[in-house]
Amino acid sequence: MEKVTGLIAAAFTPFHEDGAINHSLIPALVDKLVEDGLRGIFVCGSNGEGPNMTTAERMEVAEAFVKAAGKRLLVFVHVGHSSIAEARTLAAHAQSIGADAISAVAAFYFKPTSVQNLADSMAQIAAAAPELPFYYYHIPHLTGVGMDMIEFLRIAGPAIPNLAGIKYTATSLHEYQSCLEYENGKFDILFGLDEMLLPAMAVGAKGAIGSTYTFAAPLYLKTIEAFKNGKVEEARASHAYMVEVIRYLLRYPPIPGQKAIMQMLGWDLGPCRLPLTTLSPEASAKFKGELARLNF
Ligand code: NAY
Repeated sequence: MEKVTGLIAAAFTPFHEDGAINHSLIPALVDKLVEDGLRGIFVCGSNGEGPNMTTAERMEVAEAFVKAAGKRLLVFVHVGHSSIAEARTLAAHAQSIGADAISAVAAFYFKPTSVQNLADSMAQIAAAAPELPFYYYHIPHLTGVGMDMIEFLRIAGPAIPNLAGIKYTATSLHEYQSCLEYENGKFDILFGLDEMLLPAMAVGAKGAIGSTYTFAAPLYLKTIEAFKNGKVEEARASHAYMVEVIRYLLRYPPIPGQKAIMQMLGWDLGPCRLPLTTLSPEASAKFKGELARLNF
């Protein structure tokens, strides 16, 4: 696969009120993302609550998204798990259903103790889907694993034949830039913090994965277009708007908060699973008022 450019939506998993997966919404959700101009979807990740689901459910959800996408969007399947054996099962399954790429976070209970140890773990997962590009999912604030990513590329690059790059979800833009430039830009380093998309583009980001692209992609695409055309002030202004929306979002638990936004937009994606909670009707109403004041 060539380097990925454009926006990839970190898709939410729709649940019924009783917590079962709501498959019925997936095709329409995917159609909306195609219409909004996304390049791909990232399923069963953080926002898709992958770590809250069983392996069988994750396979079902991945399959439903791949089928709904019908090759109109790239489908990245997140296969990270605390058990390497489960991650390998998910990886092999993603390859068998025709996904376009896989990605995995570091184990987050017994954590890797060195970059070598992290690379060894990722090598085992990547080897279960040798035909798919593999992206290490670097998200230290959720996994608690914050290793040096240049060191990771140095060790994992030669050891993992299908290593495509990193899904880089951290604020260290200088390290992000170094990863982009490592070995003349050999690896695809996708950026994962939506509120820092414009600064990330300034240091070279071409592709990004994020949750808010699910409901605000057209706004970000305006920012990207302006930036590409050298209209930096215009890009800054449209980006500032999403920074403000996200600033309000982060006053709430972010995944429930974004499911509430989706609900406001007519998409009832249901509750989150424990230990995540769902916004109370009062909190949702307050958030709705705040977004209305921003004309969102
Ligand atoms: C995923 O796996 O769902 C993601 O890609 C996560 C990306 C998001 N980061 C986190 C920590 O959830 O999109 C971002 C994030 O929601 C956004 O930048 C708002 O902070």
